[in-house]
Amino acid sequence: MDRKQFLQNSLILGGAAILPSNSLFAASATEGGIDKIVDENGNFIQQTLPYSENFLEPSMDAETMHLHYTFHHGGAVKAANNDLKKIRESLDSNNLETVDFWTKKLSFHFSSHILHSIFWTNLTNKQTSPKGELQRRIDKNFGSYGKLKAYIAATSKNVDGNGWGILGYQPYSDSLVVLQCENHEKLTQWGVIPLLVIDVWEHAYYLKYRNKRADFVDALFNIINWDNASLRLDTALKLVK
Ligand code: MN3
Repeated sequence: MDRKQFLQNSLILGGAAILPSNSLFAASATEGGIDKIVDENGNFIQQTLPYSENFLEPSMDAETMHLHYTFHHGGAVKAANNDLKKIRESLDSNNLETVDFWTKKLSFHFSSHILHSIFWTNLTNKQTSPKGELQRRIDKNFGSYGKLKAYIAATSKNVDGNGWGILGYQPYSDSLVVLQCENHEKLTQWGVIPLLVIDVWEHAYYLKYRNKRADFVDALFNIINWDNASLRLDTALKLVK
């Protein structure tokens, strides 16, 4: 598959393909699809949350959810569109004086948009665990679900400053990998397709958990939607075949 095909398929990673139609929250999320984050003109769009703001209580409180979705994720979408506009203007006017600045900003804001869009669908209001192909690959690559859980928890809790813990599928090695991402775009491995993302920016937990990031990460394991991570793996495997 060439790069253009990959990108086109990535855009099709939208709700209908990625979310189980029978899940509790799928009804709203599949309208347009939470992963459909770019419109036909290449501009960034934010989908509605796949559940109400109090759906993840008490692990994630409604006020945090409201601020996080509206101002942090929403702000990144607006900023990414502005970055893109500035790059297009630079190219149109043949003035590349500031284009490197906007390119760097776009990497930050678009990555934020991607990770937040995945994050909302990665959560649900009940405890789940990995099954099927995802479980098989977790056992193969990490030893067991318990070992992966400990690994991704330690990785997330210990991010320097703001960032994310990420479980992803790495097509180049055909394996699952854990990443410790700083900000939204640093310390990646090229090619990795995120399956499960854990937001450990302070805005994700500070209202309820104050300075206790570790407690927040532990609480998240009660609301991770492993069925969604599983579907993302199935889709990733089809994409790279
Ligand atoms: Mn966030």
